[in-house]
Amino acid sequence: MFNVEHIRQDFPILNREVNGKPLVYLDNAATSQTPKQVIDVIVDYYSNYNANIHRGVHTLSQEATDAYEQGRIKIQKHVNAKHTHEIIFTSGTTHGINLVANGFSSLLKKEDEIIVSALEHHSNIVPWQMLCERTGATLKVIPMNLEGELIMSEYDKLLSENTKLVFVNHISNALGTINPIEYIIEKAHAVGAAVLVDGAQSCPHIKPDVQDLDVDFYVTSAHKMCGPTGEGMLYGKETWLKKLPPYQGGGEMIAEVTFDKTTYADLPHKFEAGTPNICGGIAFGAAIDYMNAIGFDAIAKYEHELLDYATEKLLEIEGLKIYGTSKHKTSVISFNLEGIHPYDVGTILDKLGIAVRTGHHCAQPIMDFYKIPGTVRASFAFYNTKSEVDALVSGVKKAKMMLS
Ligand code: 7TS
Repeated sequence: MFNVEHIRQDFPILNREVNGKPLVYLDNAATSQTPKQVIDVIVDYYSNYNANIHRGVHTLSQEATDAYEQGRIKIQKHVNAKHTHEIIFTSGTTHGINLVANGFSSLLKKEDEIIVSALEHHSNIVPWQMLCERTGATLKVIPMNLEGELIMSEYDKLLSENTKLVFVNHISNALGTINPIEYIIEKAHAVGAAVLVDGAQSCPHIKPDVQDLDVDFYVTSAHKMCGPTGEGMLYGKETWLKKLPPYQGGGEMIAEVTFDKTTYADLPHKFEAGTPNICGGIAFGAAIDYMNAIGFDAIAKYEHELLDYATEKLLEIEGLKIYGTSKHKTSVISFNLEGIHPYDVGTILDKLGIAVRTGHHCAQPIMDFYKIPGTVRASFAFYNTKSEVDALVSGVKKAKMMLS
């Protein structure tokens, strides 16, 4: 049974006050909070078996290696990858995207085209622009409509035999739109293009099945789903990961090194140069365990209730406009008050202990589309409550009164 009060007891930070008010944390799309089950795993690692991995014969090193590799297996099972070695540990979504974009440098030609969507976070735009600069390939953009949805008929027109790669987020961080990635993947494959899905915003809400999706690359960050920062994963189909060259050179990623020639290690180590975030990988596994114990169906159902409730209550405020009104969206509400800068609203909310994000949310093309400088973004997690939504609504009303 889903019991939010019970769940909240797992999150020590939710007991703190900000500016003399109980914290209302509604910035979950930026980073989620960490339950004590995950904090305990981090403390246990540094208290009891902190050591470098894959290289020591001593007991601590073996314990750390086992726990780290166990983390990889948990991720593999969670996303239903066929092989454990298809999971590459990264420092986060940004790292995973750069790894793939860098790898494609040697695979693209001048006449090739790659497709991005209008709804992307900068980290799923800039690495591909850099790739185009290196290779001469052309970047095309799937446009969006006023509801904040991608226009699939336009996507169809962009695809051709020149298309080599399509990269799109599963869920938009700025608007919450859930994109039709099944359709996008199927159509891309029909012209022989590979697909990378940025799952930074989907992994806190949806359990992806990479085999069922038939996606070529799927990336995410642990810190969006109750895990630590500086940790993430790249799933890549074995065939693609074998084709891509290593991203960084160094220890751990080699088979043999001489001054004449170096050979690379097998997957996944070929992409994991240097000492990784060992504790991060172990804690990522613990975060997956934690979220699965609550259950992704229960999480999605509850968050949807919160989204519907908050949408209804916020829209009662005159002059409030929500950006991103697709029927297919997750628990993110981006909004503005008429004639008031989002930063000012965010500052007043903070004085009331309410944490939201304001600005362009690293998605400037979306703000340009709506011709606005930014929005106030409230993003809800499964540990938020309706009374926190009420606090947000009354805070926004107060901000409106003070600023108009
Ligand atoms: N892609 C999407 C869709 C994101 O939402 C983010 C982070 C990233 C990539 C980058 O993830 P990182 O872990 O590598 O930094 N999004 C946000 C946000 O919406 N507010 O702060 C960070």
